[in-house]
Amino acid sequence: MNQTKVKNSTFIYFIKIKTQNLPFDYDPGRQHTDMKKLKIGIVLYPTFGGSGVLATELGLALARKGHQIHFISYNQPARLDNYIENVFYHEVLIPTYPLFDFAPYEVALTSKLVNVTLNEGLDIIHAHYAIPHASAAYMAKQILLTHGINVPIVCTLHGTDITLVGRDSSYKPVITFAINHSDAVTAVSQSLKNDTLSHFEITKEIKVIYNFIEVAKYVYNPDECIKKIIAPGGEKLIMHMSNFRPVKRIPDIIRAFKIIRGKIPAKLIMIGDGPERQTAEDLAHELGVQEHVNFIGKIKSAEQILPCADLFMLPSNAESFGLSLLEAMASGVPGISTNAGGVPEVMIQGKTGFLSNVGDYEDMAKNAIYILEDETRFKEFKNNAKERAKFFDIANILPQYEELYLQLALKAKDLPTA
Ligand code: GMT
Repeated sequence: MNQTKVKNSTFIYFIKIKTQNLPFDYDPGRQHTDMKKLKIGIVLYPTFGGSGVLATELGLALARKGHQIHFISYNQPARLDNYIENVFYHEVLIPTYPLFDFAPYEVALTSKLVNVTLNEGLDIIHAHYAIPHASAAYMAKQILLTHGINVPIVCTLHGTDITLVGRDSSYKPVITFAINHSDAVTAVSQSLKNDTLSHFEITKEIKVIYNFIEVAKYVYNPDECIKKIIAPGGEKLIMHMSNFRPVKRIPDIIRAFKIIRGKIPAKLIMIGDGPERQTAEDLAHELGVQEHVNFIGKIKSAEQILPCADLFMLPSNAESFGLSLLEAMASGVPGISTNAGGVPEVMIQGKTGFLSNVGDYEDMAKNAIYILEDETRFKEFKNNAKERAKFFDIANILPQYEELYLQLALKAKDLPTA
């Protein structure tokens, strides 16, 4: 579809639809690799949070398959700092004005979505994290319809947009509307789908598409391993990685670690940063384990460091999926986590690690010791973790998104736009 022409003449657009009907030569019998490529706008948070990481990896994987990807955000996404073929980044600029105590980001984002769709001819807009991306995308769609363009909106629910922030009455009516009026809605776990259905009045079907990782990227390389530096005495290396928000229950890690160290020589690496970091550092001092705990801050490539771990801890009180846990599992690292949210869909209790009740750090410590104290058992957990991660490999999940985009793109071109 040539949307530059559409901008100039809606009439030309309708003629094209009538005579050509499809935006590309699609033959349903062919494999994905042969399909005409789509132009996909991906709206995301550029931060180190899981939704941004997933959205970036999704875009990059689609670009490798020849689709044209337009990332749209207010800052360069954390894992996107080089020129990459088929990948474009559009920054949402938010003009300031003395009248505004709060700059209207959603308006700026909506305008950016409209402009990028008009200029680049997007076939799909995929909004990751409902607030405010899904409502901005809905508004952009309505504006584009007045230009004779029907661009389908996919909204992916990631977690706190539903379980924490979205449930607040300040956001709920808008979120509910945006979910119900997206062309397709996906959730990253069955648990998140259930939460959405029980906390919002949803009339739209929600499809579960699990988060994914590229298992092949997570390779243990002893020569480059941080273990040599942090645990030179052969101590077991425990890791945690997050944005250190209260939902992650960071102090539980420090408390459990203190107990683990009482039985097993171990070191702890805390990756990331956020509001709970200082509390955790203070607690490490208070418990006298500070010299064994390393807070290393944010890193870009989880795959460089996670394979060096012996155990990964994620004691969150809510977790729709637990992408970092999956990254650890792909690295062959067993997990210690909670039975909150979608974590039990990722981890297999007693095989790839253990799930405790939220807050039960003593049980977490007991489970960690059980895994680490016996070398044969430890290796078994490691193998199981790696095997389980393969279920979520990109090769299994990416086609589900491609299929969805294609169906929507085809349907959108069949519908009248005005
Ligand atoms: O909690 C985070 O780490 C960030 C947050 C986000 O949206 O950026 O993560 C949510 O989305 C991730 C990707 O889908 C999930 O793996 C996380 O489980 C989910 N976090 C929560 O539900 C607390």
